[in-house]
Amino acid sequence: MADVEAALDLAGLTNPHVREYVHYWADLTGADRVEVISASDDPRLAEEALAAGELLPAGEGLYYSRSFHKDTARSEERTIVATSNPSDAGQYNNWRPSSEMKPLLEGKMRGASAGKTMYVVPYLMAPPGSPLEAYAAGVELTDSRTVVMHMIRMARVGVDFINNLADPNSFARAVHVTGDLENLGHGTPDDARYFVTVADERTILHFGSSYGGNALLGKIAHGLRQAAYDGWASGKFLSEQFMLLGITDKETGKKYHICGGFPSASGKTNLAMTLAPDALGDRYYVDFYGDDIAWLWVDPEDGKLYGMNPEFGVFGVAKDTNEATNPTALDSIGPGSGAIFTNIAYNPDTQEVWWEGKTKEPPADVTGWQDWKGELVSERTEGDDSPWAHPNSRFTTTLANVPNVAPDFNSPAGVPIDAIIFGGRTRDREPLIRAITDLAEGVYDGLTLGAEATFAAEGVDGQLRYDPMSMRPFMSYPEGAYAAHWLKIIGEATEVPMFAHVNWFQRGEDGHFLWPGYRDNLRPLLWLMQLKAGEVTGRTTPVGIIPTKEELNLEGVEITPEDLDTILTIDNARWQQEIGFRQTHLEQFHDLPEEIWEAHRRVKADLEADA
Ligand code: OXD
Ligand code: MN
Repeated sequence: MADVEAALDLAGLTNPHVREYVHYWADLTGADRVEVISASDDPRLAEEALAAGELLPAGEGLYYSRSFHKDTARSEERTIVATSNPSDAGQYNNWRPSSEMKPLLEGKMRGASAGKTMYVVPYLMAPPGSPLEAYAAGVELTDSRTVVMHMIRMARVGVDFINNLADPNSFARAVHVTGDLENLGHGTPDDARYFVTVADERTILHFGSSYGGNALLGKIAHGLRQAAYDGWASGKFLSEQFMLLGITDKETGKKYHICGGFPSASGKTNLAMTLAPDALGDRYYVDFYGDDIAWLWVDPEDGKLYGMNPEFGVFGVAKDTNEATNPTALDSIGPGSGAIFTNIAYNPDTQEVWWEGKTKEPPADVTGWQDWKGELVSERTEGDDSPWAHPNSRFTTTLANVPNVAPDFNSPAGVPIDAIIFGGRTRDREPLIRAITDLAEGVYDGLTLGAEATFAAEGVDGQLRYDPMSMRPFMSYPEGAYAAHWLKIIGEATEVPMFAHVNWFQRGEDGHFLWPGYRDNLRPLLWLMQLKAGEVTGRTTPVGIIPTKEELNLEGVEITPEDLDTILTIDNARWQQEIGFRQTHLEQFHDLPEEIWEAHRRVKADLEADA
C-alpha cells in the first residue's frame, strides 16, 4: 500500500480536501506508490520514461511515444455526461444517471492500478489570477507517466495552484486509470472503456485509455465538458472548442481579437498559428493565443466580452503540418522544445520522425523507418501503401514554444473579443466569408455549423454532419439551454461581437480549391475587421454580408476572376435546400429559444424573397 500521507507531506500539499480525495482513490485503485507532481519534475520523468521505454528519443529534447494500436483517438461513443438530474439529458451529451455511473466506474477502477504509481497532478486551466480561476483548478490522478508529461505541457502544474484556493474544495476531481489496454473489448458489446464526467459533482472518471482527450483530463474533460457545464450552472461564462488569435495593424496600432470554432479537419490549428501572407507582412502581425479552447465571459466593469485560452500547450494533429501549412507549429516542435510526438513514423537509428504531409514524399531511404505501429516500412508487402503515421497522430508542445505566441497569452485579464467566426467545410454554397451582425442570427449560424460528409454516399449530397459551435462531442447540457446560455452571455455585452461564417474549401467542377487558403485566410478576417470599423459596407445577402471584390485585399493572391465571383456569391437554390436540412436538425433540440427559430424563419423568408 502506498504511504499517501508521506507523499503529500513531502510535496507540501496542504489542501485538506485534496488530501482526502487522494487517499480515497489511492485506496480504491490499489496503487503501490503515490507521487505528487510539479512542472519542474519534467526532466526526471523524461529520464525515467526513456529508461522504461515508454518514450524514445527523437532528437535533442524531443520524445516519441506509441499508444496501444486500438487506443489512438478520443472515443465519442464511450463518453458520457452523468448528473443526478434527468432533465440534463440532451441530444448529444449521452446522459446517464450518476447513481449508475459512479458505482460502475469505481468497480472498474478498483484495484486496477495495483503495482503502479499513482501520480497526483495539481493543475490550473487558466492564467493565474483569471476571473474564472474558481472553475479552473483541478487535480488529475493518473497511473501513466506519459500522461503526466503531457499534462505538464498542456496545463499549468504544481501544488501552489490548489493549496491556496479561495474555496479549498473548488477543484475538479479528475481520475484516470489506464486499465488493461489489451483486454478491454474495444468496439465489442463488452467494451469496458468508460469516459464519464459527473458534471454536477465536478468529478471526471476515465477508464480504459492512455491517449489524448481520453487521458489528459485537464484538456477536453475539464477544459471543455466540465467547464461548459460550470459556465451554464454558474450563469457566468461559455467554454467552447475555439481557437483564439490577435491581429495587429502596425500602421494604425489597432489590435483585434477573433475566436472561433471549426469542425475537425477544417484547419483550426493552422489558422490559429498563421502568419500574415508575405504581401501583407509589413502591415499586419498575427498573434497566437490558442488553437483549441476558449472561455468567454463579460466583464461587468466595462461590459466587454473577453476571452482566454485555458490551456498551456498545443496537442496538434501532425498530419499535413509543414512549412507551407503551418511553419510556426514546426518551429514549436524543434530541437530543445521538449515536444512529444505520438503515433507518427519513427526511425530509431537516426531519431528522425515523419508524418504524411511533413514532406511531399516519405524519406527515400526507408532503412530503419518504422510506421506508427512499430513495423518496419522496409518489410511491407508490395503495394501496401497504408500511412506511415496514424491520421490522428499528434505533437504536444507548450504555448511558449510557438514563435508568434501573443506576449499577453498568460494575462489573467484575457483579451476583448471583436469577432466570433464559425468555419465550415463545404465544397459549394458557403461563400469565403459572410458576416452576421445580429446576435440571434449569429448563434443560429453556430448551431448549424457542420462539415460535409466526405462522400455523397455517406448522406444526401451537400448535407452536413452538423456540429453545433464545433461542440458536438463536448456538449454537457441540453442544446436548447446551450443556445439560451449563449444568448444570455453574449447579450450581456454592451458591444455584441461581429459573427461570421468562413469557408476555405469551395471547389471547382474539376475539384480544385477556389481559394488558396492557409496564410491568405487572414484576408477575409481583415475585411471583417474593416466591416466592424465601418470602413467597408460589403453586400447584403439573405445569409449575411459578403465582401465585394474591390473590398477584399487581394494583393499578391493568385485567383481567377471566375473563382473569385463564385466564392463571393450565394447559390440560392442550394441554400434553400440547406434551410430544410437545418429545420430537421434544430427540431431535435427541446426548448430551443424562440429567438433562434425567429432567426431561422427570417433567413428562410429572405432566401425565398431573393430567389
Ligand atoms: C480533440 C483535440 O480531440 O483537440 O478535439 O484533441
Ligand atoms: Mn479539439
